[in-house]
Amino acid sequence: KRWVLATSNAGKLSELNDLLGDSGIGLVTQGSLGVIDAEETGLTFVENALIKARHAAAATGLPALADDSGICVDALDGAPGLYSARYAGTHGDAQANIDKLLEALRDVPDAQRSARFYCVLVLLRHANDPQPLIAEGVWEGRILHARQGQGGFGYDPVFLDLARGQSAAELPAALKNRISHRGQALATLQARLAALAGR
Ligand code: ITT
Repeated sequence: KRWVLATSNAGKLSELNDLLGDSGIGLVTQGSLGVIDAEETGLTFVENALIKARHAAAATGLPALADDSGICVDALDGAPGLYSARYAGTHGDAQANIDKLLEALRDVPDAQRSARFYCVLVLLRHANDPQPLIAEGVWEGRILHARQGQGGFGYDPVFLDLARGQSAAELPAALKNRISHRGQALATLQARLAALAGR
C-alpha cells in the first residue's frame, strides 16, 4: 500500500518511515509527486493536520497521512505551540527557533521549564473521507538551558526527557521513536487501522 505523506519536514519523514518499518505501507512524500504545501490556516493541531491531509489526498488520489506537531512550554502559556515551525519568523529555521526559545526562558528556573511535544496524525482514506482516522501523542519534558546532542530535528537538542536525563537529540533514534509524541500517535493510529481491518 502507498500513502502520500503531507509534509516537507525531513525529520518527520525519517521518523515515520522508521516507525512504519515493515508494516507494508510505503510513504511517498507530496513533494516528490509535485504537490506544494497547503497553507496551514487552522487554529488547532487537528485542523492543520486535516487541512494538510485533505490537500495531499485531493492532489494525488492517494490515501494521505499528515502530521501536525509542536512544542508547548508552560512558562510561555503554551507557546510556541501551533507556531513551533515558524516561532522565530522563518519557517523551519530550527537554529533561530531554539535561540528564541532559550532567550525567552533565560531567567526561568528548572522547576518552571516544563514543556511537552504534541503530535496529531490524520489519515484520510480519500480526499472526501468523512471519517478521518485521528490520533494524538504527548511527550512530557523540560526545556534545557543550552543545546545537547546531535540527533533528531527541530527542538530536540533543548528538550529534556526527564525519565532518561537526556535530550531528545541524545537519544538513539529508535528510542526516541518508541517514546515520542509521534511514536505514540502512530501506534494509536495503527491500532485503529487494525481494529477496522478486523471488523
Ligand atoms: P509540515 O507542515 O510540512 O509537515 P512543519 O515542520 O511545518 O512540516 P508543523 O507545522 O507541524 O510542521 O511544525 C512542527 C514543528 O514542531 C517542527 O518544525 C519542529 O520545529 C517541532 N517539532 C515537532 N515534532 C518534533 C520533534 O519530534 N522533535 C523536535 N521538534 C519537533
